[in-house]
Amino acid sequence: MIPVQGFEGQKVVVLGLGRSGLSAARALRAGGAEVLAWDDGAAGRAAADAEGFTVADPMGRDALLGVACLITSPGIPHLYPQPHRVIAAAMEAGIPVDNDIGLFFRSLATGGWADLDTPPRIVAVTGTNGKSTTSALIAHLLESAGMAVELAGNIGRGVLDIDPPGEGAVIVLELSSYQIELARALTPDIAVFTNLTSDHLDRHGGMGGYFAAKRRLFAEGGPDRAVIGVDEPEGRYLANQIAEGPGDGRLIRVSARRISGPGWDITTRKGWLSEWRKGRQVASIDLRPMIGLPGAHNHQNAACAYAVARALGLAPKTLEDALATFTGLPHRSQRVAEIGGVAYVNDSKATNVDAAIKALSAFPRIRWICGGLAKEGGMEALAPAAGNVVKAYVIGREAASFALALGEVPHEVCGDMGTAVARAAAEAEPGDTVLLAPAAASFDQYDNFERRGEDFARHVEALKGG
Ligand code: UMA
Repeated sequence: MIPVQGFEGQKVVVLGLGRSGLSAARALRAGGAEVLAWDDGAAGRAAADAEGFTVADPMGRDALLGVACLITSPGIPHLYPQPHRVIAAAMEAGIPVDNDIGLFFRSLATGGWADLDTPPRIVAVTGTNGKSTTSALIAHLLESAGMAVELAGNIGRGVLDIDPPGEGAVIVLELSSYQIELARALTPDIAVFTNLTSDHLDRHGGMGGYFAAKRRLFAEGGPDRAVIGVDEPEGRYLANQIAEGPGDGRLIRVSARRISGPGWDITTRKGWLSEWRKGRQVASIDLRPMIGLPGAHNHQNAACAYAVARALGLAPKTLEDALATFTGLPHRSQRVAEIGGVAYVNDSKATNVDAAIKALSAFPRIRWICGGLAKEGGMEALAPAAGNVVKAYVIGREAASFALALGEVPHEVCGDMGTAVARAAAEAEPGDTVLLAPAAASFDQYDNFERRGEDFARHVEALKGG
C-alpha cells in the first residue's frame, strides 16, 4: 500500500467504497488522515464498517465542515449527466475534489528515493480501446526482461494498493477517462494514448469532453515521453501539441499506416511491427504468428507496448521473444477452446461498436455472437464491417431491435447465451471462429462483461461433453 501524504490529522471524506474507494480509505488512514466514509449502497457501507472506518452520510448536518478534501470513485458522476449530490455540495463549499489517482501521484515518491540509482518510473496508459491489453503487455515485456513491475488502475486494482516500489521498478497504470478527468496530480514518466472512438459520452458531455478528459494525462504534468496512436484526428492533434518539431524524440508515433519522417515511429502494416528512427528502419517483428495478439487492433496494442519498453531501454530481440509468450487477457480476444476445428474466442470486453468492429477484422469466417445493452451512436457502422461474418447470433433483452442494426448480415435472434453458443456450434464448419464480440454493454443480462464472458466460456466448455 502507498500511504497518502499531506493529510495527516485532517478530515477527508471518501465517497464510493468499491475497489478504488476502499483502497483510498485505507491509504489515507495509513497516512494519518481522519477518514469519513460513505457509499450510497449498503454493501459498500458494510465493507467500510467492517474495516473500522467511520461511516456517515456527508450530507448530514455540518458533516462537510472542516473537511480538507473529498475523494470520489471513478464511477460516480461529478459533472454530467449531473453531479452526485455530495460532490455538488463539496464544490459549492469550496472543498477540493480529487480521486485515488491524484492521491497516488502526490504520495508515491518518498525521501528514500534519493538513495536509489534508478528511481521508480510510472507508465500511464489511456485511450478508448486496448488500454488493458497494452498495460498488461507492457508489464509482461518488462517482467520478461527481469524488471520489477506493478500493474494497477482501471485494470481492476486500486492504484494505492501497490507495494512501495524500489530500485528500478516500473509502475504501469491503466487509466480511464473517469480517473484522469478528476485527478489533481498527474505526472507519469511515460504516457500512452492508444486511440479514441466514441464511448462514455453521457459522462463527458459529448466527444469533446471525452477527449479533453483523456488529454489531461499529457497536459497536466507533461510526461518525459509520450507514445501516441496517430490514426485518428485526436491522436494527431495530441502528437502535434506535444512535439516541438517533426524530429522531437520525446514523442513516439504509432500507426497502422506507413509514416515516415525524422522522428521515432512504430508502424504495424500487414502484421509487421517496424520501428523507424530518423527515417531508417531499426527493427522489424512479424506479429502474425503471435497467438495472444490476433488482429490489427492487437498489433496496435503490441506497438504501443513495444514503444514503452524501447523507451525504457529494452532491445528489440528481447521484446520479440517476450511478445511471443504473451497469452492475452481474459475476455479480450481470448481463445477459450478449439473443438472440431472451430475456434471459440471470448471478446466480451468489446462493449462498444468500435471494439467489436476491430474483433470482426481479426478472424476469417466468423460466427458472431453479439447484442446486449446498445450504447449511444455508431450502430450503423456494424453492418459494413461484418464482411468476415458468416452469420450473427443475437443475444440480449432487446435482441430483435439490435438485429435490425445488422441489416443484410445473415442473423438469428437467439436471446440468451446458451442458445447462441449452441446454434453457432451446430452450424459452424472447421476453420470457422465462433466469436463473442457483443458491441454492447452487458448490464441487461449480466452484472458486468466478465460474467458475460464466463457464461460464454461455460457454454463452450459444455459443448466438449456433448
Ligand atoms: N456509488 C455510490 N454512488 C453512486 C455510484 C456509485 O455510492 O452514485 C458506489 C457504489 O455503490 C459502489 C462504488 O461506488 O460501492 C463503486 O465505485 P466505482 O463504480 O467507481 O467502482 P470501483 O469498484 O471503485 O472500481 C473503479 C473502476 N470502476 C469504474 O470506473 C466504473 C474500475 O474500472 C477499476 O478497475 C477500479 O476502480 C480500480 O481502479 C472498471 C470499469 O468499468 C473496470 N471501468 C470503466 C471502463 O473500463 O469502461 C471506465
